[in-house]
Amino acid sequence: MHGLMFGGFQTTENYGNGETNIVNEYYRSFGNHRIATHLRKQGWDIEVLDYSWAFSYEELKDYVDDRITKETVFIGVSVLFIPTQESTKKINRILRYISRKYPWVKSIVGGVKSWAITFVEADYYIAGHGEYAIDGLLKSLMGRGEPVRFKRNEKSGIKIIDAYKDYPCWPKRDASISYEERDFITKHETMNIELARGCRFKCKYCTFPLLGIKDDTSRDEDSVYEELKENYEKWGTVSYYVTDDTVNDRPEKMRMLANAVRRLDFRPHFNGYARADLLISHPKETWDDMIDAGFTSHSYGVETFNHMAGKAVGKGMHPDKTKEGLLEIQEYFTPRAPHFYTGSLTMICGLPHETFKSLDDGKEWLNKYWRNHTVGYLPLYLQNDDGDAIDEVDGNITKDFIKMGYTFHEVDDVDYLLGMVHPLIKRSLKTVLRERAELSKHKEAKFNYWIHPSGDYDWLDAIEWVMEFQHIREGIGAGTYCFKGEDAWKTESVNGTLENIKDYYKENRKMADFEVKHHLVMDYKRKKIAL
Ligand code: B12
Ligand code: SF4
Repeated sequence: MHGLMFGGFQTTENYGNGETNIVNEYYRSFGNHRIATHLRKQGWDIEVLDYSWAFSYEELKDYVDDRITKETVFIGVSVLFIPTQESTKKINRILRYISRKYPWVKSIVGGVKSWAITFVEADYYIAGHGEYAIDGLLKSLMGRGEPVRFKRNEKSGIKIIDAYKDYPCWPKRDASISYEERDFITKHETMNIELARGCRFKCKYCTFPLLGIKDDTSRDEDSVYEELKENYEKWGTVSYYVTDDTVNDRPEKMRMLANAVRRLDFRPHFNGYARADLLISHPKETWDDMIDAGFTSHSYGVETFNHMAGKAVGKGMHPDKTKEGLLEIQEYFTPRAPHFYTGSLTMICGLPHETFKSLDDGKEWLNKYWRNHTVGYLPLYLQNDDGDAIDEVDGNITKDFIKMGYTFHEVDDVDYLLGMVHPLIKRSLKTVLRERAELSKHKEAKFNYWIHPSGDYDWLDAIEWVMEFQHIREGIGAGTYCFKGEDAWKTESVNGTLENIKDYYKENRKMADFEVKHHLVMDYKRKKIAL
């Protein structure tokens, strides 16, 4: 075994309903699988371990003792989201064990954001699409290449490989993932698939790392076709989550996907982010391509129904046109979708020019016309600049919002402010703050206590508005998600037949079947240990 890759260590906090719920990640670590696929093509023997949260420290120890040999070069860890204190401790503990017992094995942590990956204590960090960066690093570790290019994080002093700048890996025409028998993929899993990298737009609030990419980075039709075919033939996979920042950014990409699917002898189903304004402006041929492809579960980032707010952040279509367009899409897609159509909406509470009046107007429309699909409001999130050039997109957003008139509460006032919100919100926010402060490398990172330019409300008010929105929506039996413990599950992380997924996604009253998911993970663990 040349490399072992761990993923799914994370348990995630979800603190919106007051409680700090710890949510285990029931999805696989697709970043690891992508890197593993890439390295295997060069002859490396790489094993991936998903759902690491489900393994106790002792079980992980036994697992690495069983797998690591003198041939093992590295341990990889994929960190997708900011890990909780509990998961950070567990990763660090096992990495320390490995470095003590197997000093020749280097640890490499990878993921999208340097801020998140550096919570972990490792030998090397790779932020960004990591295929070429890991090639460079492994060559240099084996003494066969030029020294690897690092950057030093100003705050933490940690050296990070900035894959975005120093080892750019887009376009990636063959970004397929190939699984192995030892991954124990089961028939009803929803798998991730990448059709392109980056986004051609640059919305003001967006923290995705590769924005304003003007070139078409879409994958090759053949590569997509082969991946879909292989997964169906080997594992029976039909359901996918497309990880692109904007899946429908180009009509040609929708045509490419439709053409790949037309060559298959089964009908897959895709779910992913779609820009509603683009969809509304695209011709019906593109709608038909999306339907033929089976890309009929959409997550629309509409963000606001206040025209001024939309224009200020890069979503300028007139709200009346958006509303009409959404209804037309629903009407067109629902009867034509090969499996089913769903249109989740995500909205932001707290954009410039947004008032409680405009928020309430939007709420009224959604509760009247968009009841069969889930709607998630999230309070605007502004991340402080951590002095880290790799994640500069986050810091730049905050700077832009400051230019638009946002100010921040003094950190010293935070305790006082928390005294005025619901005690449950207070408790959970305090937990988040404490955890972040305790993770020494991020001591100085403050947290999001913005005040709206109107001076009428702040972040805590936005949280309360969102909570009320959810209560109302639940009260009328309409779909809602986000900001609430287990409700945050979405189709992409649900394992189930398409019929189950449809029920869950459309009504959201049927919770994801935890029994099924839990059983799947436990079964996976048993098989991995027995290997
Ligand atoms: C899929 C996805 C989800 C899914 C996750 C479930 C699933 N099915 O996988 C869902 C929809 C649930 C989700 C939810 C959220 N998400 Co999300 N999501 C993504 C998304 C779109 C794609 C991730 C992915 O699978 N990519 C495909 C795989 C193949 O790529 P990858 O993991 O990035 O791996 C590459 C590199 O990172 C690197 N790499 C990864 N691992 C490793 C390991 C090693 C050893 C090496 C060398 C390299 C390496 O190389 C890989 C190949 O190039 C990213 C944005 C993006 N475009 O990256 C955001 C992203 C991960 N999400 C983000 C956020 C903020 C959220 C939410 C908090 C949003 C919200 N406010 O609710 C929630 C939190 C969910 C939770 N934990 O409760 C942020 C995370 C920021 C951070 N880390 O600090 C991201 C980065 C978007 C952003 N703003 O930039 N998300
Ligand atoms: S919000 Fe969506 S469309 Fe806008 S820049 Fe981000 S990914 Fe692109």
